[in-house]
Amino acid sequence: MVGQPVRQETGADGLALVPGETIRLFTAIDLPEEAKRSVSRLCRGVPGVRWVNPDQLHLTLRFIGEVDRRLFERIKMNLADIVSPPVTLTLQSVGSFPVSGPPRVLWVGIERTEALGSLHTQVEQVMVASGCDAETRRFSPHITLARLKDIPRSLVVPYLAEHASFIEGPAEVREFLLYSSLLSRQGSRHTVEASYPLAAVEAP
Ligand code: 2AM
Repeated sequence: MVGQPVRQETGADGLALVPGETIRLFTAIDLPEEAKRSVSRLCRGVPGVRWVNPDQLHLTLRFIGEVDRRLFERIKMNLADIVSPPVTLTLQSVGSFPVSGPPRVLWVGIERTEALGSLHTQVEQVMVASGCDAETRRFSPHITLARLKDIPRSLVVPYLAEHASFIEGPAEVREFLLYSSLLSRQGSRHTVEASYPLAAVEAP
């Protein structure tokens, strides 16, 4: 009926999602402060690109996309079942996606460790068990530095050469996060919806 107020469903977390409304989610690891400072110094030197706001530098574990309230609550709850030791991050070199043609993303590479691989696998299992479609793309751990549009590769080559030997870390990370992302003309606003500890399993 026109004009009838829409009842907001409000969860224990106070989030109001109207039935039928969706929320855009992803899971990520935030960079430790020192790494963030160091990486943010890489965010310059190529004209015309959109650098990531230093506060938003993160390692995406799994992009989830738009989900409804019910799936959001299930994902949020099920992620708490993950048992993983802390993850040690070593950041290494810079690169661009895709490998040929005009680059769309500049990134910093992350050393692939057993703990990171296992955490990613568990997150993926939780997503599928929660009702999400399985991810078909291979996990390639990276931190996006910039997004590019209509920038020729020749403008990026000197930047990649200059920072090829970049290294930062190792640094230990003791949590991973469930983020929501609100897209707007000004860019995306990220909000931490839940955090999950990464802790060594205590012997019985
Ligand atoms: P990336 O920058 O590490 O590639 C939050 O939006 C994060 O989710 C982004 O930083 C991006 O990770 C990833 N992401 C956003 N949109 C995506 C999409 N359509 N497919 C896959 N990953 C996406």
